Amino acid sequence: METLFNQGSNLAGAVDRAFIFIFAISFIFTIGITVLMIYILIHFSRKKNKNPQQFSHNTRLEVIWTVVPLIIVLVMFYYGWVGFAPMRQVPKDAMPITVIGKMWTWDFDYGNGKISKELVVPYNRNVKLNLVSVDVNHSLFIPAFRVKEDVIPGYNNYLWFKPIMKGTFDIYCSEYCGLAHSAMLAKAVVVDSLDFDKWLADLQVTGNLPDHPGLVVMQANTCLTCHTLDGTKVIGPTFKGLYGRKTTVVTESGEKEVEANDDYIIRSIEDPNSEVVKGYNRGLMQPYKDKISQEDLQKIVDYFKTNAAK
Ligand code: HEC
Ligand SMILES: [Cu+2]
Repeated sequence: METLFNQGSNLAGAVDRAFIFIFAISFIFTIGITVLMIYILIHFSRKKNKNPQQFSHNTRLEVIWTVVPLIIVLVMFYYGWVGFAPMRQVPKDAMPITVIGKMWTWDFDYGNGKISKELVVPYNRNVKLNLVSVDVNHSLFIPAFRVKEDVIPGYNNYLWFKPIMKGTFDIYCSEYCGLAHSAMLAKAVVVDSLDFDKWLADLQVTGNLPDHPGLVVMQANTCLTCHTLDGTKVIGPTFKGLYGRKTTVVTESGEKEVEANDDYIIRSIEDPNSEVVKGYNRGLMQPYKDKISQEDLQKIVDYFKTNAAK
C-alpha cells in the first residue's frame, strides 16, 4: 500500500496528476450518467407519457456534447504528454546501470563485473536503466517511482528517474513471462550518495576479473550474460575454445560449416542473424554493427585467440 502513495521519483508527480484527472473525470461521468439514466427512466416512462413524441435536431445540445468532451480529452492529452515527454529525455549526467531480465529474476549490472540482486541507487541523482532481456519479454515496473518499461530481447529499451525519497521499494515484472512470473520480484533501495559509494565499492565482483582488454569490452557490452567462458551453454554458445572451432551455421541459403576465424567472429558480432549457429535461435543476439568500434572488435578477437580450440 505504501508503494502506491509514495512519490519516490521526480517523475511521480506528473503521472499522479494525469491519473487523478482522468480518474476524477471518469468518476464524475459515471455518477452523472447513472443519475441521468434513472431520472430519464422515471420521468419519460410510458405511464407518464401516453403519447410518444418525435424529436429531431438540437443544435445547441449537439455543439455542447461535442465541444465539452473535446476539451476534456485535450486536457487529458496535455497532462499525459507533460508527464511522458521527460521520461524519454535522459539527462546527460545520468548514472547508467544495466538491468538484465531473465526467467525469472533480475540482475542489476553496475559494470566491471559488479552485479547485484538489488537495485541500489543514490538519493537525488539521475539514474538511467538500460533494459536487456536474455530470453523472453519482461517489463520492469517500479510503482513508487511511477516507471514501467518493456524489457525485450534484441531491443535496447531504457528508462530513467531521479529518486527523491530514501527507502526500500518494490520492483515487479509486469509482462507475463512464464511459470514463475509472479515471483520475479526485486527491491529498489535508495540510499545517501556516500553510502552508495561504499556499497558499490564493497559489492563483490561475480566471475573473474577482466584480465584482458577484450574481456573488458565484452563486459561493458554485457556479452557475458548470454555467453560463458567456462564451456557452459546458456543463451548463446560458450566462448571457450571458440577461435578455430568448426561450427555449423544456418544461413538464408541453407546450412554450412565454417571455421571461427577473425572474419567469422567479427561477422557474428556485427550481424549475428546472417549466420546463426545451428541449434540456437535467430534474433536473440542483436547486431552490434556501429555499436562497437573496429578497435574494440579487434580486442575481442585477440581475447578469443588466447583461448583457441585445441
Ligand atoms: C541476448 C543474448 C546475447 C548477447 C547479449 C550476445 N550474444 Fe552472441 N550470441 C547469442 C546467441 C543466441 C548466439 C547463437 C545464434 C547466432 O549465431 O546468432 C550468439 C552467437 C555469437 C557468436 C558466434 C558463436 C559461435 O559459436 O560461432 C559470437 C562470436 C558472439 N555471439 C559474440 C558476442 C559478443 C562479442 C557479444 C557482445 C558484444 C554478444 N555475442 C552478445 C546471444 C547473445
Ligand atoms: Cu518477467
